[in-house]
Amino acid sequence: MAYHTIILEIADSVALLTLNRPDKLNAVVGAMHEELREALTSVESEARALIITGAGRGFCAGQDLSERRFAETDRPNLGRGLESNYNPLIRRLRALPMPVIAAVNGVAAGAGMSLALAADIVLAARSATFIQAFAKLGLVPDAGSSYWLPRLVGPARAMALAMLAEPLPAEKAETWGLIWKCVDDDALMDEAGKMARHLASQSTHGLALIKRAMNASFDNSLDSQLDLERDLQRVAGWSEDYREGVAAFLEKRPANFHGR
Ligand code: LHQ
Repeated sequence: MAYHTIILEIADSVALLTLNRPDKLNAVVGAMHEELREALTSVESEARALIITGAGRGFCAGQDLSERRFAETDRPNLGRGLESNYNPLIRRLRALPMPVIAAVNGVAAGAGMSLALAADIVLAARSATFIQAFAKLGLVPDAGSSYWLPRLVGPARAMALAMLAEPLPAEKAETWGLIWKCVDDDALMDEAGKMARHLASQSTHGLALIKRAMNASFDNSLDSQLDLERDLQRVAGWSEDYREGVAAFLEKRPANFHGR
């Protein structure tokens, strides 16, 4: 498939997916969802780590609002777009059996902020901002934002971010624990690339299981989480990667993992 709204590059087991509508701050259109679905299928079969970033000065300005102009008598069903496009995308990223890094190069607004938060590790350029733009349109945080925000920054900050829709600078996002780290603008892609290459060389089989454990933890009791850890560890213990990790430790050499 030829891509028009994204760029997908895969090298050395690392996929770099760039949202590519820079004139519109990479706002999401229907075609982008289609292309993302196709791209993630290639990523799943060819890569062991994924970086998502944006072309130009923005990361992603959320839903392209020019696709949402309505006549006065229309009763648009926004739930449908979430059900068919955004929700499957967020679920797919969370379930992708490899680390997903968001390299937030500029503003991440609305569903663009949700997309960033769906990554496993969020790196941001120091100049980037995060905006819960939904309230400005009379909408509610979607694509996972109302799930992540209270869990990551606590209910007080989550509510104010959602209601005030003020830009949150990357440095504050880091201090609040919303993201992993902010870095100097010109270091962002180097850092993201270094991190992705490192992760892709690790036990990606084990990292995928870590994702499953962490994703389930918010909704589990301690008892259920202990049961899940037992089950996932059993699976981890059957992997080639585990055997290799132990052998490498005992032989005092670097491990050579294949993600199996
Ligand atoms: C845009 C957009 C945009 C189109 C910038 N659309 N063109 C909603 C509905 C349905 C179901 C699914 O869920 C959702 C979820 C959502 O995502 S709702 C939230 C949608 N996003 C927003 O409300 C953000 C709107 N954008 C902004 O507030 C500003 O553009 C921000 C604060 C992101 C950046 O401001 P500036 O740096 O001042 O840039 P700008 O406003 O000048 O934008 C540059 C261009 O990008 C401009 O186009 P133009 O042709 O005039 O140069 C904007 O119109 C365009 N653009 N966001 N979402």
